[in-house]
Amino acid sequence: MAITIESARSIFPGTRVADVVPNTIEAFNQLSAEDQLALIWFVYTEMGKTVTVAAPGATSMVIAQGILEQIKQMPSAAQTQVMCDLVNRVDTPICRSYASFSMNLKLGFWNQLGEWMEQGLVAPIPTGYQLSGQAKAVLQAIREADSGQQITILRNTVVGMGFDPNAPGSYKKVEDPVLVPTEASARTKVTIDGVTNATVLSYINNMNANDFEAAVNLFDAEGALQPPFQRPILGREAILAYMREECQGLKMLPERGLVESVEDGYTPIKVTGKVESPWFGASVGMNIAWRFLLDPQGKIFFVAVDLLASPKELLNLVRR
Ligand code: ECH
Repeated sequence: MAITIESARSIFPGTRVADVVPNTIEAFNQLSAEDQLALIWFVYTEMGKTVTVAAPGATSMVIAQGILEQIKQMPSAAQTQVMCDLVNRVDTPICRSYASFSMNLKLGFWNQLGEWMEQGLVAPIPTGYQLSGQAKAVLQAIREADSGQQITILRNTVVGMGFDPNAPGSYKKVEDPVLVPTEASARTKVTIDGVTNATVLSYINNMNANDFEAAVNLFDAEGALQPPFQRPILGREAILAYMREECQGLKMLPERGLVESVEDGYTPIKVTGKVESPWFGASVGMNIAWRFLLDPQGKIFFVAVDLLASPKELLNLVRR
């Protein structure tokens, strides 16, 4: 049978992913705007007690600065309205601008608003705010998730806000500045227990050096990258654009892996380990699996990145 991206998606089918993430997002989206804002506020402040947040310097916060200042000058009721509009995806100039922000800019925007809410410069969540019954259940589910799953839920809620006039993601994006890749002498080299495959090692090392062009050149021209809970991104150009937006400053810490025997010239390789985001550094290690399928030339035909259901999954390297 010919190997396609669709068939490649089911390699290592025994991999258990964190279903709590899509399930919680779905339940979250059913809540009222007030409940959504209050819930994120509770999660974020509770997490803040155990993890440190550092807004990465590379984000072009200047682009959001004008809107942030505008919000700061508003009367308190109008500030709350802007935040509800963002959650409700209402068609307003601020919601349109927000939708054009890169992911890091959206996170930086809310991080700034959060600081101002804490300082009393922007309308806070009313003290004693009572969450609805459904919102309490969602909050409980998030509390029970591990910290890597919690930040993924938080990020996904923020990414979907604002008003995108066409299909989601179609709005002309404000691009993040492209970071200069780490110079050769300063690059780290990973080792992976059970995997010496040069393509896989080179992929991780290039990603850790923010050298996305080199990482993308390891893909087959028709290759695909499938991020957690998403459809595959097809082709080098689209993958490069995605990496520039989502991968700057990520730290990938693969631990172990398994190289399966070749089938029709294609080699399945599974690697598990951790990923740290620049926002939370070493205080949140996300448990991750990479499921690679290399083509007969050793190029990446497909790689899925999965957020794992539990730390136990880090040891699950069986094929079925
Ligand atoms: C406040 C209340 C009002 C409403 C809101 C508020 C603010 C919320 C804020 C939230 C901030 C959240 C943040 C989340 C960051 C999450 C980062 C994650 C990163 C995951 C990366 C992974 C990478 C995997 C990959 C690998 C590859 O090999 C290929 C590419 C890729 C409180 C004011 C809203 C401020 C900062 C989850 C897993 C390994 C697939 C990318």
